[in-house]
Formats: sequence, structure tokens, C-alpha cells
Amino acid sequence: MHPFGQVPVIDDDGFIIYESRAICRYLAEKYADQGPNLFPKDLKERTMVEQGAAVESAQFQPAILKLFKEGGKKVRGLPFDQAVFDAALAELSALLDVYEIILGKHKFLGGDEYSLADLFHFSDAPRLAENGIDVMTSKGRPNVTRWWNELTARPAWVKLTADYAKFRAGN
Ligand SMILES: N[C@@H](CCC(=O)N[C@@H](CS)C(=O)NCC(=O)O)C(=O)O
Repeated sequence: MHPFGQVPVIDDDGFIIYESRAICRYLAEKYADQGPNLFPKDLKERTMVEQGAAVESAQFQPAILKLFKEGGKKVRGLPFDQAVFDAALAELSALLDVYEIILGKHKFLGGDEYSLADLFHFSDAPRLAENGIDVMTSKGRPNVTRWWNELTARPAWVKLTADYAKFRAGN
């Protein structure tokens, strides 16, 4: 189903889609009448969301994956380079300094409403705190902290993490 043999992939009544962000865009449009408006129709509002989404995929995700790549070695007991890890964390912190400015201008990454631009951060960023890295809420970035705390308190996210914990526990 997935040409690169990866997950996620969905089969929506025979319509097969891969790439998580394309899947999210499809589902947000398909179910636009349910829940919050994640992907606005207005050209300028949608472009703001696309701008925030592009920041996530072009800047945030590469930086966080660099950190996880080195941190994962430590977790698995493989040769680990603290300097590489520290440099990756510094890179992510510098990126969040820019987020701090953006989030000082509007409430969410893609404008003043919660949108796909914010939601895309759920694929990786929650694993930071799970691994004891508090960079999303560390002191000195009040806008980032406000934004991240608000995102992770959303009922859908709280429910998903609770369901996942039950799934991992085998219930
Ligand atoms: N850009 C892709 C990344 C997909 C991806 O990296 N999937 C990983 C799991 S998160 C995977 O399937 N890894 C197994 C593999 O590549 O064999 C997306 O966002 O859907």
C-alpha cells in the first residue's frame, strides 16, 4: 500500500493515501463540518496554515529527528556522542526561539486559530517530555510554553494518549 513500505497509510474505501501530512489534510477537508476548522478555506488564512505547516516539516521535524537519532542510541545502549546530542538540542532550542517570536504575533503557528500547522507537531514533539527533555516548556519562552501546554491539554490529545497507554498495557 505504501510505496516506501512505511506507515502511516490509510485505505478510505479504496482510496489509498500515504504521507501523514497528506492524510491529515485529506481528513481535515473530508470532515470539515466536524470539530474545529483545522484547514481554513479562505486563501490568506489557509496560506498562513500552510506556512506554519511548512515550518514544521522543513525546520522543526529535521531538528527534532537529529536529536532523537542521537538520543535513541543512548536508550538502546549504542555508542552515543554527548556533543552531537547537545548540538542537536541547541539547534532545536534556537528554532524554538524563533517560534517564540512567531507565537508572540499570533496565538497559534498558523494564525489565531488552532490548525493543522499546530497538529503536525504531535507526531514528534510529545516524545521530548516523555524522554525528560523539557525544551517545549523550558523557562524563557512564555509563548512557546503557553502554546505547547494548550495543545497538549486539548481533549482529543488527552484521550489519544490515554487510549495509547491502555493499548500499550494490552487493554
Ligand atoms: N514522511 C513520512 C514518514 C513516514 C515514516 O518515517 N514512517 C516510519 C514510522 S514513523 C516507518 O514506517 N518506518 C519504518 C520503515 O521505514 O521501514 C510521513 O510523515 O508519513
